[in-house]
Amino acid sequence: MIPARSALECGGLTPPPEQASESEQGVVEPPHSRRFARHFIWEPKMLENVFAILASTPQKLQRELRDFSPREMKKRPAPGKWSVQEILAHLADVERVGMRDRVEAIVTQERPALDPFDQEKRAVEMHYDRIEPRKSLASLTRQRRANVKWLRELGPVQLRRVGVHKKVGEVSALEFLYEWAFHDLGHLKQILEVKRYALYPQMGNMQKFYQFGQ
Ligand code: NI
Repeated sequence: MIPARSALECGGLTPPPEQASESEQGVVEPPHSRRFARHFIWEPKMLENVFAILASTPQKLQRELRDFSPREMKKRPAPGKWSVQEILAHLADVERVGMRDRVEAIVTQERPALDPFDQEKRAVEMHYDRIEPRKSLASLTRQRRANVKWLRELGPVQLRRVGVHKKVGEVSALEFLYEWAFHDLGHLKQILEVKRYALYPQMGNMQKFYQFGQ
């Protein structure tokens, strides 16, 4: 079963249950106290965890994809789902336009408007399916190193600044960092699922223990 597409998914990535519908996280203004708490929670340990995730993603991808053949990179796990090649192109692409540029706008401009991003449209326009996976991974690795270094230099005052996303409303730089790491792990999980599903056809009767499969 392929879940219905929403702006919260990239390449068939399933959103977590609490984000199942876009309307649930619409532009409704939360109560003042929640807004205050939202912007002023400061968890150095959790933030350190976010940096650790961000810093380790390129190596994790490298490790998981070491033995992938070009054919495996190009294979779509199901119709409408991205291939590993497309996932890597997406990660390298959004590293700047989806992530760095937006956080930079939030910390340097006064309540900048953040434009929604049509992931699927961009994948087609930028020909994600034609970009060499190793090039994407090298690009992500290079950008990520610079970005983590830059992000670590941001202080609490900068991280509390906000931008206004046209679809979901106010977002602080700090919240953006959490989403950045969340996005990384989502795509890592997606790649692990591609590897996992590739084992399925060889499982014989043991397939009966699992609901999915074609
Ligand atoms: Ni994505």
